Amino acid sequence: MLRRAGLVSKASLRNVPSNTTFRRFASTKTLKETLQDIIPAKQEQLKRLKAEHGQTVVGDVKVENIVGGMRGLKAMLWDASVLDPDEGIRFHGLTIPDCQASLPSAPGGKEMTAESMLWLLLTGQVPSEAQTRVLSRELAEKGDLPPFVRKLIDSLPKSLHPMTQLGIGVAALNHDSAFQAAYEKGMKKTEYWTHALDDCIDLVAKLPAIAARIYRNVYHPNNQLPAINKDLDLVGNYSAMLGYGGNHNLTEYLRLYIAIHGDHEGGNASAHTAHLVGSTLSDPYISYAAALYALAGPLHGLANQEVLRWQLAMQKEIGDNVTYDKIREYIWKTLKSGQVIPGYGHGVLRNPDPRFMALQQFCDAQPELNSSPIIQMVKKTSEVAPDVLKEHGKTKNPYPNVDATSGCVLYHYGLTEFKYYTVIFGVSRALGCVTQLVWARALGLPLERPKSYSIDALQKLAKKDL
Ligand code: CMX
Repeated sequence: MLRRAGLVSKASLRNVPSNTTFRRFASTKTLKETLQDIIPAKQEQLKRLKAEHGQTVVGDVKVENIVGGMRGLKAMLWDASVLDPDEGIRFHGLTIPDCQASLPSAPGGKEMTAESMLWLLLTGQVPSEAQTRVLSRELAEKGDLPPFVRKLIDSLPKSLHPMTQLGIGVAALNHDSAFQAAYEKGMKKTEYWTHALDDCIDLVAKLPAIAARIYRNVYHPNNQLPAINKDLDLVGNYSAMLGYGGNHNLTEYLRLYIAIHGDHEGGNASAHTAHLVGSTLSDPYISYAAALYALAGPLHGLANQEVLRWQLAMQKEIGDNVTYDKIREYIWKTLKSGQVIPGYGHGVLRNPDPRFMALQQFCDAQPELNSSPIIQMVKKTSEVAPDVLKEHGKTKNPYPNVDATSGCVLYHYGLTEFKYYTVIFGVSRALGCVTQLVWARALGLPLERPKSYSIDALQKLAKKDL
């Protein structure tokens, strides 16, 4: 059922760009037609910005930014979402609760679909239910893998990390890249975005089939993969291919998780990698394959598997009598052994992650999750850990991030193979990355090429300032 856009809070609407339209329920335009309408105005806006404000100073670059992983450096153009350190993520001005209230869900479900989030990210508009269904069907029709990609994935050793396999499968899709083929034929710059869009839609469509095939091959080799159902949404099909189609609550959880994890502005390692590689005019498939390998690091996407490993070890050590004191003790033990507390802290956020809160609310609403020992432990941990981390005094953000709970819900529902969890994140993060790849080509953004300095050069520069 489509929840009315009127539920969107007034506070959030104030921050929505003026070209954003929420009541598009009667529109029958396709995604490409909608983008065709929007792009000229955005191109003009960027042209004016460059001409009129090209010399405006946005901020200082300090040595600490350069040697500190570029934290806080305002240096990237990314339109689809903005991350406020205190408030968290907004997608074209909409908070997660706004999106939950306004984006169309799948038939029989309540959670927003991945395709409605993709539409919002790409266009800045809330799609109608009909538009979402048309996009779902397009994705389902494009979802099957070419035979050589199936064979390639099936040939990989089961012991190869699922994320490595995902990157290989995605990169191989560039065999049929519309962007690359058109580039070879000498397409005009004004045509870049349409071919990039074709590849991006095709990539999003095929990700579930690649991801599910890896899951089947590595963990359940005797299972048959069902055919893609043209009447289901992207995540409905993904869940069915994973073997969980009959579990409505898990499918709904996956819809929510994949939608809200889709974009987290541009500076995070996976999004930034897709943007950087795409700026060389690599096609969307290989640009996103590169992003997947950034996602595969334990400080980024792999954190959700690390959280589960850590919470299970905690559960094993504490036993059945879980108290706040015992959790506190276990957190200190982890910190004293020199390890980080997975699922806590963030490069930008300075408050609890609203994505964590949305997943937690989902758990609170499901009796079976509410009473699950692992979910109860995650909740209790989130009540204790911030104070311990504050006392520890290192992390700038002692609060839970999205990964603090995401994997544990999957575990509860029986999807216990935690090395696989980052693959689900990889299916999700494509939504934001492909959005930026399309817009970067539509806006004619140039090759990304920052200037680097050596330690000696920075020291010389600093002395000159004295
Ligand atoms: N537990 C213990 N120490 C932590 C910590 C945590 N959860 N988070 C940060 N710290 C430490 C850092 O290791 C750093 O220590 P050193 O000075 O000894 O190097 C210090 O606190 C300052 O770090 P920070 O500025 O607060 O955090 P960063 O921006 O450098 O790093 C992040 C951010 C996410 C990598 C870090 O908080 C972390 O390692 N968290 C645990 C892993 C995790 O949950 N990652 C998922 C993030 C979400 C995502 O990208 O998907």
